[in-house]
Amino acid sequence: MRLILVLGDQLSDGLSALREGDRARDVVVMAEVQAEASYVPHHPKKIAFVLAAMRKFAHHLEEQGWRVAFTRLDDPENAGSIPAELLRRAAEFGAQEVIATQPGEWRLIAALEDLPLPVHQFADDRFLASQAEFATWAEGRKQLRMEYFYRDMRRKTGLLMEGDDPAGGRWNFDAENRKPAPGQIAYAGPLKFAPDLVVEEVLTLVADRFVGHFGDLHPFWFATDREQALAHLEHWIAWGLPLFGDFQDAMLHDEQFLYHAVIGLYLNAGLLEPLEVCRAAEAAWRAGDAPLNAVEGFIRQIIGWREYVRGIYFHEGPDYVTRNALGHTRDLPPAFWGAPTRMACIKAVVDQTRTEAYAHHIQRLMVTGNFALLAGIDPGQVHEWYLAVYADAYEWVEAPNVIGMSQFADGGIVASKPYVSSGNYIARMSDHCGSCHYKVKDKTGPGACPFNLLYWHFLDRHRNRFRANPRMGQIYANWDRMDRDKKVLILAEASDWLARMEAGEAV
Ligand code: FAD
Ligand code: DLZ
Ligand code: SF4
Repeated sequence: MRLILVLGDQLSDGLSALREGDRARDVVVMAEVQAEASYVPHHPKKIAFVLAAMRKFAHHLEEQGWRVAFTRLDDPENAGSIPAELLRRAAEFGAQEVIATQPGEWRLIAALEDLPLPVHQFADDRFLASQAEFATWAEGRKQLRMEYFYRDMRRKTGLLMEGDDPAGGRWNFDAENRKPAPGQIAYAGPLKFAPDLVVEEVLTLVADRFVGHFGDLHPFWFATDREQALAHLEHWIAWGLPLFGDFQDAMLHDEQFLYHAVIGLYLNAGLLEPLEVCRAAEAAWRAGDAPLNAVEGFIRQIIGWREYVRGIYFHEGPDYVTRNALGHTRDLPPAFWGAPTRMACIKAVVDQTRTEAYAHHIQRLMVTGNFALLAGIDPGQVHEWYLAVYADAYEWVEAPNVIGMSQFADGGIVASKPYVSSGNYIARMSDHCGSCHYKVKDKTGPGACPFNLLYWHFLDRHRNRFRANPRMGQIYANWDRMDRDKKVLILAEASDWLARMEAGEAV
């Protein structure tokens, strides 16, 4: 007999390891282990989500006729890690072999390879593009731009295609998806689920075991099985999708979710499938219930960005997370873990991250990510923070977004230029600046918005790298035209602000 490993983010009926297995003779191994729950200090909501969804999926597999050896976190026999649990179960059942679906993290892939047992890691084919397909696409290209990859995925899936042409005559409607924050939100937000008995039991366990982790466990409302996740999707397609495109980039202090789908955690754990989610959105457009800019924008995120970043993660190899092309070394400031800060935008995003284990893309990219990049924070620390605090964070998807897109630490593989902006962008797209200690209009002086100071500090210190970038020429021309005394003042004030942050002041 063989063991079939099912990890906490592999909760899908169609999983390759389950397809390879034989329910008449094999045993499915699922294990809640301290090693996975604490290799970074995951948000308690994320841990509770994964454990509750694992318990329910195990029950579902048993109903399908599988024999499941499930280890709970508080089981006295628990060996503490995935490899150790596999060895313990192999001895218990006399198993000679392990069948697995390749994990979404190099760390676990290597740990499985190192087991003193034959382990067959089958491809994770819950994605549209295999690693081989991505490698073929990437071969010989000077730049790995998502847009071209995305078009291939549209052709491959037929999503939003009219014959050989994109629906509406354009591949990309992003230009229509950048409206600033609206006055009112016409969507009540994601469907919320009251904890059932399984969830309650997990919540008690997590509250007991992970008290020191950043993040609020309660209130807990995530879907924890496929049926609930499908209900959540249906609710969002009906009420959120129609305006998703228009306000995709907007940020509001009191609206954490706006029109976003909040499905990353369900997709990444395997409760929803990417293609079914896209087909549901496409059907809404074909039925006239959602406009093309919203549906195209959403589908691009899933079959474009999500598939592309996974391709990058495996294409670039295990050292990707250690890259630091810009040589940034500052420590992540305590404000990221909830310590007081005077920056209203940072406080808003960190506060909602603590309560919801969620922030939407622009909050991640243009508030916390932008700040970390401008302030020269060590990208390894930034990476660990993002991996810990978001319920949808797994290394294959988080690392290319953080190391690549947000921190430019891969030297420009994912992003053709760094995603940096002064406070103007945040002022335009959000309502944060009105209540801030700093003044977004002030470029220098005691009340100057730190984004304004740090923006020029970043560009100045990385001049040699970015001056020749055609997309940044105009910005450097503006900097070069600026009065010399003003430039000196900006750089001095930025250095002083950074020094105060490093000294632990609540800046
Ligand atoms: P929506 O905005 O409603 O989008 C729908 C779906 O599209 C998402 O659920 C996701 O599956 C997919 N998607 C959108 N953008 C991306 C992207 N850039 N990369 C991959 N998939 C994308 N996404 C994660 O799933 N896990 C992460 O750990 C993660 N870390 C990020 C870190 C940074 C610094 C940045 C800038 C982005 C990160 N993203 C991550 C991408 C994106 O921010 C989230 O997928 C999105 O905010 C999740 O919220 P949502 O489900 O409401 O997404
Ligand atoms: C994220 C997570 C957590 C918190 N706990 C477990 C667990 O106890 N058991 C398990 O099998 N998986 C867990 N996971 C998901 C894994 O960390 C994930 O499979 C790897 O990071 C690979 O993506
Ligand atoms: Fe953020 Fe600057 Fe606006 Fe304050 S003024 S909220 S620091 S962008």
